[in-house]
Amino acid sequence: MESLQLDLNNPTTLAAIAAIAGLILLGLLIGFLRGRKKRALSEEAPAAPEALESDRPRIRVDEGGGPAPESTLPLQIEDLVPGPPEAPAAAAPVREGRITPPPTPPADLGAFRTGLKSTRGNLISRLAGVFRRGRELDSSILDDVEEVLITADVGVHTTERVLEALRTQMNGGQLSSPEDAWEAIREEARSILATSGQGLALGPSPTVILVVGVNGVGKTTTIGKLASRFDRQGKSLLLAAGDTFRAAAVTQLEVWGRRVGCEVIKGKDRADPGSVVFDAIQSAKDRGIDLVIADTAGRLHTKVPLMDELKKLGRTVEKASGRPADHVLLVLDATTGQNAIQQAQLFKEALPVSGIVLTKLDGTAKGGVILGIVDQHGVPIEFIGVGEKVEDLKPFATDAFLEALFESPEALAPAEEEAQSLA
Ligand SMILES: Nc1nc2c(ncn2[C@@H]2O[C@H](COP(=O)(O)OP(=O)(O)OP(=O)(O)O)[C@@H](O)[C@H]2O)c(=O)[nH]1
Ligand SMILES: [Mg+2]
Repeated sequence: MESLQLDLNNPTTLAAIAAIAGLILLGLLIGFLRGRKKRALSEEAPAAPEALESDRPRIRVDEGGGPAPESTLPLQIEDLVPGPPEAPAAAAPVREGRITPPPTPPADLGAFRTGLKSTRGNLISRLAGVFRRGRELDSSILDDVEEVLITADVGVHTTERVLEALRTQMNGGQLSSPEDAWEAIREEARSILATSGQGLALGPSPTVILVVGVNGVGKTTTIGKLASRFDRQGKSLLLAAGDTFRAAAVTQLEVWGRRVGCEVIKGKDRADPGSVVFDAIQSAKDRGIDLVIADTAGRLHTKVPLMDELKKLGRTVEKASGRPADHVLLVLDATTGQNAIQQAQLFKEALPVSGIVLTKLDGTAKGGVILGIVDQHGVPIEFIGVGEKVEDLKPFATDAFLEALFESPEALAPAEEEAQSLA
């Protein structure tokens, strides 16, 4: 076989070698350019599923990171609409559904709060001040509690009861912080008021309610408010104008009667109140009326003849309806403080007082007297008056009352400042 000899001196051979080298270089160049284009294309193309998965969190709204700051990936609509398990739009209603609705506040809590505003400042904020001084729970704290309760018209008897409860629990090691002591006082108040606010049960028709109390406490106004309340409940009622001492008293009751739309039974001037109440009960019996509410003249609890007259009135009711009055409501004016406790004592001696209406709580810081009245006389509070308007008579509710009166010590800060600025 003949060997191939390259004659490098031959120009034809050189030209051929140059041509081949050129072709090779051209091929390399084309290959290089194709590779670059391919790499460039692969960078612009959508990521592979795995890569997309790893990138996804950077653009998820629910990851809290906002959009991926450095990503050059074009955002796809699917990336902004995350899958069902994590989708915020889908999650919101589920979360809402899981929220336990807050307990419905007692209907009259706002009215209780407003009515007890001054009392809170006088009693509860000062108590909170005692517990806030950051000292140990010792007997000196009991002295301060005593001072606050006495000066806030809670009364000596009830103050002693509260202190005794505190002392017993302190000695028994049950109180380890001011919060514990605060709770203990609140619980003692709860146990004092436990039987209050039962409401006025209606007996066989006609139910008879006698309303008694000293002058100007709010008897006639309370009767008007009560009448309106019963009327709204669909009860038929008669009002008996048992205050025959003053012509204006009858007129006042008639105004309420017209406002509520119920009849007022009245006698002649200076007529025997017993005869008016007797007539009213008789009339109610004849006409099948549900309820008779009897007004009485304001009387000083210390005037024996007037209190005797009240006893007689009680006997008249019994004669007319065959049983004692279903309810004897004693109206007490909260602004009279301790005096209200004495009034209750003497009225109880004249009649079986079944419930108390404590009026004018709105205008006094002496609301603490409520504890003294109930504790000392064992008579429940049935209604409180927190203003002059018809809707300002509120059925007493122990929970709402305590909630409105006792706030946590922290929550009382503004009220305490207010009390100090008033002092
Ligand atoms: N602020 C406030 N005023 C009240 C409340 N209850 C009654 N009053 C007002 O107290 C005043 C006396 O009310 P009356 O209903 O006339 O009292 P009363 O016990 O019948 O008076 P006498 O018949 O004279 O014994 C009136 O101006 C009432 O508007 C209350 O809860 N708050
Ligand atoms: Mg009156």
